[in-house]
Amino acid sequence: MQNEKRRIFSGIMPSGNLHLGNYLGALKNWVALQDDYENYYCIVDLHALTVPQDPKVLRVKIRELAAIYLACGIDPEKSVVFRQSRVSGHAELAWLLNCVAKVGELSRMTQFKDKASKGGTDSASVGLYDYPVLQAADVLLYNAHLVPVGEDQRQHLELMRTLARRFNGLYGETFVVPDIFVPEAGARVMALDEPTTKMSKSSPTPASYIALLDDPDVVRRKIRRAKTDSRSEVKASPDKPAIANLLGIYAAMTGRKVAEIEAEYEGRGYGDLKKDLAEVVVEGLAPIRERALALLDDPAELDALLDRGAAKAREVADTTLHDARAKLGLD
Ligand code: ATP
Ligand code: LTN
Repeated sequence: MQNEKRRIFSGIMPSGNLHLGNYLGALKNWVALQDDYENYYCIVDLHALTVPQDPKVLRVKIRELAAIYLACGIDPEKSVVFRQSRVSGHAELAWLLNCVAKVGELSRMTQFKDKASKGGTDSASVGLYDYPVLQAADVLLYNAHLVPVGEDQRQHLELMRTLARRFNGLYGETFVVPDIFVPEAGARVMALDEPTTKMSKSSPTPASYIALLDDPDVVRRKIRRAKTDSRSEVKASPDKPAIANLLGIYAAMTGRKVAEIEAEYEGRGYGDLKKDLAEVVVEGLAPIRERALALLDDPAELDALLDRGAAKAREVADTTLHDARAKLGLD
């Protein structure tokens, strides 16, 4: 029965261009899990504000992300799709959790350290520092059991579990302590031009990522120009991060094992691998791109869908928030 299903919560920021890493690390798995859970898939627009955004671009990116969720196979009949900023409970619970989170814990978050170091820590926003607490609020508000994300989110998820346990310990059982789901393949897709750094949508270099809305010829060109390693053997060894990444993408896109793909390319060079991989990726992304572009032709329908999602999300969020407030003596 629908209401006996365990819950999933996950989200993506509407910043930059959605890429193959977001698809393989997150979206593809959301779709696969969709039938077995009650799902809340959020457009985390408040998280996007932690670094400067142009309001005009942000509006466009929010709709684009909604279209991409649906185009990847998120079914609004099975999943609640909504915007974080439309459910005020996210920001409110974040405040309550701020008061149980510790400065030391947030200071250890590697994503903050990486992102803040780019512009100097002193000028990073307080929002960027507090980002993992808002993320914890997102999930705990729905009492979600499972959070499907890419490898880079592991540390944030551990903090989320700590905050849930701490709150429950201090004020009585309130929140489900969520489990993390990280896929076996595709959990950490690396940049095409620099395979020691993660493929990232905030990268200023489009050649580093394959965007889900890239034209097929652009995808082919980006893969053809992707960095390769010395020695031409197609093997995913630690001293060959570029080839390991290409093989990892191949495996995640096809569901095949890396070893099997390596065997197929024995005695062949990088050129062959890249040519075939480009076709695998183009074939996998073409239907997503086409569906997303078609959905974007009707922005009013996308907006209406997000509004319906927010109304459903609010019902669950209000109950949890009410309980959390009461536990704290705010009833
Ligand atoms: P930004 O560069 O703006 O921080 P991002 O590319 O890291 O963005 P997020 O919105 O932070 O993307 O991530 C959305 C989801 O995609 C998360 O579950 C995250 O773990 C996953 N993800 C992001 N990058 C990758 C990647 N390179 N490989 C696999 N999964 C990824
Ligand atoms: N921080 C996440 C995005 C995110 C999220 C969440 C993921 C915000 N809230 C709740 C899972 C659950 C990221 O991928 N950068």
